[in-house]
Amino acid sequence: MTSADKFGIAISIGFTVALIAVAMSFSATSMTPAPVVTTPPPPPMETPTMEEEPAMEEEPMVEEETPTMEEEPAMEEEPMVEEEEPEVAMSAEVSIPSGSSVPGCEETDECYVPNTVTIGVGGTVTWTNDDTAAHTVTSGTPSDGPDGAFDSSIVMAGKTFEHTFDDAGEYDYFCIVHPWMTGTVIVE
Ligand SMILES: [Cu+2]
Repeated sequence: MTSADKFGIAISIGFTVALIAVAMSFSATSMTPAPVVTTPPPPPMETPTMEEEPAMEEEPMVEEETPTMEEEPAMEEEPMVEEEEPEVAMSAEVSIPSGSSVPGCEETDECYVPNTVTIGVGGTVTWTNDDTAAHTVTSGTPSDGPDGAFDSSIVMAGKTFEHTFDDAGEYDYFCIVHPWMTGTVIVE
């Protein structure tokens, strides 16, 4: 009987120790989750850090604004293009080439070279007769005749004629002697 009691006590102790062990084990397990729960909070802290990174991305956007600033200088270059408008020549020279007294130069618009010139209001055009024949620089068209804007009358070989244009417009002219010879002066 005594042995049985001791054996029973031993079992009871052993069972108790086992319970304590389990309890501690459980306790330890419980303690473990706690730190795990503590760990998650840090991530949220990291999340704000991630938000700070987007803030860093905003800086690049600031850099993008810088390129925009560079585009503005480009806009300043456009005004320079506008400055080119005043660069419209205030004078031009036209040659009456050799051979223009014979039909054919009109096929390539080379009876007056260049065939069309553009100058600013108040500009002057000078024609030079580089041919051996006499020619005229007469405003108007071969079909409608002289319009009276200007007329050089006969220009001998090697001579020149010039006319100043005070009004904007497109002036057609031709040679009375050789009606296939035509040219244009644009004043703007
Ligand atoms: Cu002519």
